[in-house]
Amino acid sequence: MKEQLANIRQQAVAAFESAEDPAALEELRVKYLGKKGELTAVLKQMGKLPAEERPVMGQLANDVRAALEQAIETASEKLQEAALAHRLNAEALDVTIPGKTPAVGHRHPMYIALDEIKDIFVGMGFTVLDGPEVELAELNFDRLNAEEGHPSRDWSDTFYFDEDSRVMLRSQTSPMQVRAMDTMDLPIRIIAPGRVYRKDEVDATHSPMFHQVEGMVIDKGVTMGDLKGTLNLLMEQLFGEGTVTRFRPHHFPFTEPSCEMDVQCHKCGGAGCPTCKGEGWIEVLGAGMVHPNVLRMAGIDPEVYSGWAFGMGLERLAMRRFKIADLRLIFENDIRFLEQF
Ligand code: 2NM
Repeated sequence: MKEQLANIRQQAVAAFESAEDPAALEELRVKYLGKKGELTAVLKQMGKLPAEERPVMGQLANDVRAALEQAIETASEKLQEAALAHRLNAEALDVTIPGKTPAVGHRHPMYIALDEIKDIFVGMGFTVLDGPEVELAELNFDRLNAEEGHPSRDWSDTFYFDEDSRVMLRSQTSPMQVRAMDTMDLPIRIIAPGRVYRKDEVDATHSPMFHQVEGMVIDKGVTMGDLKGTLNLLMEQLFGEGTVTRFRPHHFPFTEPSCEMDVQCHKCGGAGCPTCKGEGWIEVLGAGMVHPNVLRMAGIDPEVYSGWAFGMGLERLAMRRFKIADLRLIFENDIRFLEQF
């Protein structure tokens, strides 16, 4: 029996030490220490021993049990340590691997152009205004001297919300000029960029939504000379020193006199080419001296104050600034297009 116990001890300890995972170790525990295990089997034979041998053998059996339990404990700790080491190795994080750059968008060329325009005007002391796109026809038309029956007020040109044509999507940002005259102290120097809406079919040069920048100055003694000087400076800063411009007479209901401003074609220097459609000049904006009626309706005395204003299409300006051929590219927002600017 002594020999049996010694054998079990030797075999079991060797087996525990070579167990490869916790499940195998548990199997071995049952095999040696379980109710039907080998050590238990030996202990059951204890009764057959002569009485004087029992205490010695009992003590020996207990020692073996303790040794096996200790060996299991040690083996289990070794397995856990190995498992942890394996996991740490498998889940190791290499902080030196370069990260993946997240795909971010790109600034839209039109807003790059708008930022340049804002900078130029802010540098001259103008304030940038933002306003509602859903407007009252009163501010979009009446207060701008475009009376009932004016062609731009037609249902075929303007997006109205109601049967009596009182609420609409603004067709220009000029209602912001009216709001400025109503709320700001004189003198006023403002620009109002933003979206405007007109019932136009989409093609290479038209869209039912586009962007405008309008601007206005009202002060004592303001003249057409201020208008020309300021707008010439704007074009020179946008298109480079030596940019040649011209002003042609025109008509707008809200200005008198009114004009359109052209910039000499940068491609052909005025000789005429496909870019300027053979004209030598490219139209960039409309402008004029604020109509006395517009000033009067805002409670400003046209005998004391005068002003000038302008409006330009931002898409067209950006197309010219960045040599973009089709307006639809501006609205598609294809990242491959945007990243070229
Ligand atoms: C344009 C052309 C000319 C304009 C006029 C005004 C206001 F409010 F002062 F009367 N705002 N914007 C104006 C003048 C707009 O767009 C082509």
